[in-house]
Amino acid sequence: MIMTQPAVVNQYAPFTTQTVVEFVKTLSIFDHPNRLIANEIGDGNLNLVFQLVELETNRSIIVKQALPYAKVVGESWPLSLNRAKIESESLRITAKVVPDLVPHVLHTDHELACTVMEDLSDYNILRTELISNHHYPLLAEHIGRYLAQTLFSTSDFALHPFVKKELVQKFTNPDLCKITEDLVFTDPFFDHPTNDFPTELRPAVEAIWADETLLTEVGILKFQFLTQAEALLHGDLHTGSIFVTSQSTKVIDPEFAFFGPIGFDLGQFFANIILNALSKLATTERPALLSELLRTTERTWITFAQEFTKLWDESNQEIYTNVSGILPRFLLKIWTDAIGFAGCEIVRRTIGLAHVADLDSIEDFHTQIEIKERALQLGADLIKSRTQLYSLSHFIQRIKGALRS
Ligand code: SR1
Ligand code: MG
Repeated sequence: MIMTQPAVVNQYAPFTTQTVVEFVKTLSIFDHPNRLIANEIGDGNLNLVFQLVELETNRSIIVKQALPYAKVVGESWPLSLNRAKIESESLRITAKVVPDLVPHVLHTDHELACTVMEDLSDYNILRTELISNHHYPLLAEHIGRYLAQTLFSTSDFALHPFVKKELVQKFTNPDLCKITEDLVFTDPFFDHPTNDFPTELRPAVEAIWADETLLTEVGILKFQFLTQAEALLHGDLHTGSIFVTSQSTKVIDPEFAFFGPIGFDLGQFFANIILNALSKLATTERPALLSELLRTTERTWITFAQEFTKLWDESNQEIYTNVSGILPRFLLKIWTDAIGFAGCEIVRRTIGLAHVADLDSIEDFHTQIEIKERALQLGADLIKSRTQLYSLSHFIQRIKGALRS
């Protein structure tokens, strides 16, 4: 639709395909702003996403706008609009250290709770690509570097304590953190109405709820998430938050950003790769696919640890970084936390409110249940044995054990 009528665009209201065009016309982004078409393309849980195309040139941009509630549930689940500001500020901070790994932000409007950014329509969503058995050889290096750079550069090892504390305040994100506190760390581990699983899975789910040792460890991980302001996290780094081409990777959607434990982002990424690996048990091509996915987790950690070490040696401002015993201890903490957080993510994506297509799209129902049972066992095992899996090879062996049929 080609829009010509003006509209009020300076007061918050959810955009329509008409008002979003009026808004973009005011920004001097396009040379032919009178010939713009807009489509709502968002399929996420929380926001409106529009793609705007300039007819003359075929140039396109994305406008993402927060709604005052969670789109997936409706107005009964109110959410602060501040998450739009958090997202755009996080993208800008991230672009300072890894400009090639995030979409370019063109404009931010805090009043309208929206971010105007580069359109990534040449890219594909990583989750969909992994489900289609496509492999991205550069992914691990990209994500390992993204994590090391973003997390180190916002930690106390890199920032003056005043700057760090100012940022912690700026990125206080209570509504979105509460979603994670509930949906990742709490609801799936108790008999809660938000949980969602087939009756056939109930015995395995009840085993989770009855496992006191497991609940103790999840409680510890939840309190780490609540209290350990180590670095500015992405906060929702699943494979739906990553866009890929064969050469390039872009991490999108940091609206859950806040200062938390560094291992959380790593853990969520690992978990979503492992969930995809579990889904391959239902396919015939599995040996090759499984080893590629395991290599992705290995290479991500290796790249992360190497880059983090380099930054530690070269870009630190904290005197204790010169004390040789501290880096190995800190890396071990990140590693152990990542495994525990990965376990929580695996469990919640199997039985909680927000599932993953990797498991839910397994066509044969009996196989789907079997794989979900295995996911629950693996998730619980990672959480409980995270302090014994002190090396990459221990971890990989444990995953391989769960993938063996
Ligand atoms: C109601 S939001 C459900 C999930 O979607 C987001 O991407 C987060 O992962 C959240 O837990
Ligand atoms: Mg998202």
